[in-house]
Amino acid sequence: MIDNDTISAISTAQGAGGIGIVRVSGKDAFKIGEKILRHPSGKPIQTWPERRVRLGIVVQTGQRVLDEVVFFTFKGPKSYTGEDILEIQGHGGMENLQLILAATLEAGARLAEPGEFTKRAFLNGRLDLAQAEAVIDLINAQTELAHRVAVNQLSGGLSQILHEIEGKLFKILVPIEAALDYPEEDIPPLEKEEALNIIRSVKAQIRTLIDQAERGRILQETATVVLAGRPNVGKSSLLNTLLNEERAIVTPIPGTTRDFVTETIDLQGLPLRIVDTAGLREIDDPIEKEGVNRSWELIKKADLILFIIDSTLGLSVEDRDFIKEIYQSVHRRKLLFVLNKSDLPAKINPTEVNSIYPDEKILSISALTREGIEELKQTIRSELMGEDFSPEHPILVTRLRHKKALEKTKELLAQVEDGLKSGISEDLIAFDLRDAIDSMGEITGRSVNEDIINAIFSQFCVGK
Ligand SMILES: Nc1nc2c(ncn2[C@@H]2O[C@H](COP(=O)(O)OP(=O)(O)OP(=O)(O)O)[C@@H](O)[C@H]2O)c(=O)[nH]1
Ligand SMILES: [Mg+2]
Repeated sequence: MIDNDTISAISTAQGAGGIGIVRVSGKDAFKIGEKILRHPSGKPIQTWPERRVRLGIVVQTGQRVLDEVVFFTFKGPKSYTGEDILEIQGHGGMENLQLILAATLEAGARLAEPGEFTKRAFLNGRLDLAQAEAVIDLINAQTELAHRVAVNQLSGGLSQILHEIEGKLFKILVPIEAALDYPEEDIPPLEKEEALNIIRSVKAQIRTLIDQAERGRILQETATVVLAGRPNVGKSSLLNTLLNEERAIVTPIPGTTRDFVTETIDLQGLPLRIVDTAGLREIDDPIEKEGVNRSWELIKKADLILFIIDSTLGLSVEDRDFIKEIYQSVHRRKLLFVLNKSDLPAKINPTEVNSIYPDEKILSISALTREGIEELKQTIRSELMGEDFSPEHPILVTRLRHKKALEKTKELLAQVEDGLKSGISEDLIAFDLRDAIDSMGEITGRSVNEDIINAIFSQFCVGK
């Protein structure tokens, strides 16, 4: 899967900066360096002491000096990619870096694809797939919590547990396979009770990992919280209060918000996308109608819907109709009722709403005075991450891909358990166990197909 090309890319972000980095990786990395780097005196660079920062100038073919730089080399396999690497740190202007990049290309490199450095690191065994995914998560982390989870995964937190589980399963598999492969040898038979105990403990470990997966997904993908409700109930006011700024237009006129407004907030480490929508109502005005259509689209896609009710008006027939429609259209029903305007005399209180919708959580707030806002934030967090969530317990499974692989493993282990109990032939047990181990291997990339690998690395930026 790895080609022979030497690849090159600008590894720092687009834009002006103090320093910018061009990275070259592959068998010709040092040769390319020799072609384009000179000592400031103009003499060619002949020796390449590894891992030592050196001063140099970059020259284009035709000898035009492009930049004064520092550079260093890493000899493979002890490098990020596992190959020879040349890293050039120049001045961080885009034109400058583009010219240095062009010089490396002219000297024989090929432009790297997105994530190709990390892909090579994976293919050369420097990182496993879960760790490579953590690199993307670390780059994309917007909050302290997301960062913490990514670092944990990058340092091999998940991989370590999976290896431990694999080790336990091999304890069952090895004696079975040995007995099957060498029937003439006197191999002690599999201890059925011991095997069952191992399977049970592994299943419990996997269950815990799966339970965390939804939290991990929400953290990495940024959950979407949609503010929905009839016009004038205070959706835009609540958005502004959550953001601490006057982002959305607020007026006493129903139908103020037409198009939706999306903003991202950091809710105690949890990254959230908050969407203020057009108030729900039957309307002929074509612009507002389109706004209401969009509100419904957003409601259907939300991770959490805050259905806002104006407590000074009570629960209207329209409110009830819309709630009914939400129940029908939302597949993963995640709804929180918010009674707004608690600073004014109320027509309805949470207990009354609760008597109509006994399964729902109901909160009372004032977007104007901020009363109840802290409790609302706390509730949003626990609805999305679970009551018992605490950042001290690191989340290990962050992706749907991991979750699916674990679910498959769990199913196969249930089959193994049944097989052991009913005493089916050991070769069938070995077969399911192998599949279970392979399915876990999809997470770390030990047994995964090329399409999945390509899909994962295409999420990277160029230069990583
Ligand atoms: N007293 C009081 N007034 C509020 C509160 N929240 C919103 N309002 C007022 O209610 C009116 C409507 O507020 P908006 O935030 O524009 O309501 P909306 O739900 O976004 O309305 P649409 O965009 O028309 O759907 C404004 O006059 C706000 O000042 C609150 O907690 N207390
Ligand atoms: Mg509004």
